[in-house]
Amino acid sequence: MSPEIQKVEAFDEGHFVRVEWEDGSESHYPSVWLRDNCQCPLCFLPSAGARRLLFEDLDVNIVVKDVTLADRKKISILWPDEHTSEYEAEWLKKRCFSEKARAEMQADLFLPEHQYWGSDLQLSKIPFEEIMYNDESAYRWLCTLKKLGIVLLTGAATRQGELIKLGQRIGFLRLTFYGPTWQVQDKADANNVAYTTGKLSFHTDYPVLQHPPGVQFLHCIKQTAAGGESEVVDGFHVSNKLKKQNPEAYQILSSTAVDYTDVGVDYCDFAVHGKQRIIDIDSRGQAVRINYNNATRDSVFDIPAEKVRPFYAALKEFNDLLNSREHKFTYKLKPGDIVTFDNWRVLHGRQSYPSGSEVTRHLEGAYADWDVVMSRLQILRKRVLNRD
Ligand code: OGA
Ligand code: NM2
Ligand code: ZN
Ligand code: ZN
Repeated sequence: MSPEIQKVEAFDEGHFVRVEWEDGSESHYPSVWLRDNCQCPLCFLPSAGARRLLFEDLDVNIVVKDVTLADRKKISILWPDEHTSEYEAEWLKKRCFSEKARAEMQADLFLPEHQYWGSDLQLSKIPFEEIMYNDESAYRWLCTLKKLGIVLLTGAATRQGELIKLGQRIGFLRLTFYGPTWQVQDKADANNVAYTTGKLSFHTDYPVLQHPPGVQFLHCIKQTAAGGESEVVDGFHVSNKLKKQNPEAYQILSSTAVDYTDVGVDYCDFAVHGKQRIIDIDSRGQAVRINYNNATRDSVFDIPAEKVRPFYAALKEFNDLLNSREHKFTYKLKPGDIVTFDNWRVLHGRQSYPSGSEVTRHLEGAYADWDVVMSRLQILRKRVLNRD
């Protein structure tokens, strides 16, 4: 049911337009915004869903000359230069500037809701087949990945190539210096600590990159009998805990730019240097990305010497909280499992396992960008919820 308009009028000397809806509520639209968003074919290119109007050609002090209710589903505006614009009621309603309407629209677009977890995590499991062929299952997968930060896909074939298919399902994978997909197994002269049998303590992947991969996939092809267990922890939840427990440590970790380095040869040769804050925060002080891999944290450290000890103390506090029994969740991947997780939020690790001449453990890994994952999620959402 699309909304109907009762009345429309200009006010504030033509700088605003007031729309009265059938339910008695009203919305106010600035005239400059209305002119900027004229939907006529001269001002807007529908095939691109994009504005043709140039900013140079917009009068930012424009006022309406006349506004009329064409029918109850459309308003019409005449501008001083005789250009006319029409706006549909439904289009206007979606773009209402009230705080409530804006909050609802933003929630729809960005699905910002997080559900925090600790050792009590109920790990969602969905058959790989299902998300590949069923849109509702794929939607459920990506919704849960966004909200909880982790989902286990089960029953994939135990051979390389399944992540390429998963990449095609969402759109495409993120290429890095370790290749389109990469093999986590014990390697001679390993170019990364992940490619040994050693323990990996809690980390996010690739903080050396300016834009670390948003989503990570790890497909278990072969699993060792002894060791090799996986651990995950909710980095946003633990960051909130740190902020409460030790505001100074939080302040240090969310403001200190840490140097990272990664040099070697894989997909091609590389010498990457980057800087990230370990807890990246938004303007409200809320953690939005964890950038922490102790293995690639550089020995070069660009802070004054007297700030070094306080930094280590702060990191110790965070690292201890990550590893506390109440926060971490432990599980062991089985051949055919694909763990999918938010690499900006969830820190992951693995127990060590025995080394030998044979490969006893093999995971294939890949990355995707959140832009690609969110785009697929929005398309599936519209399809599944049956909205335009
Ligand atoms: C990695 C990693 C986990 C594992 O390769 O970065 O975290 O279980 N691997 O081997
Ligand atoms: N691998 C698994 O930050 C990192 O070096 C994470 C990346 C080698 C692709 C490991
Ligand atoms: Zn126009
Ligand atoms: Zn990793």
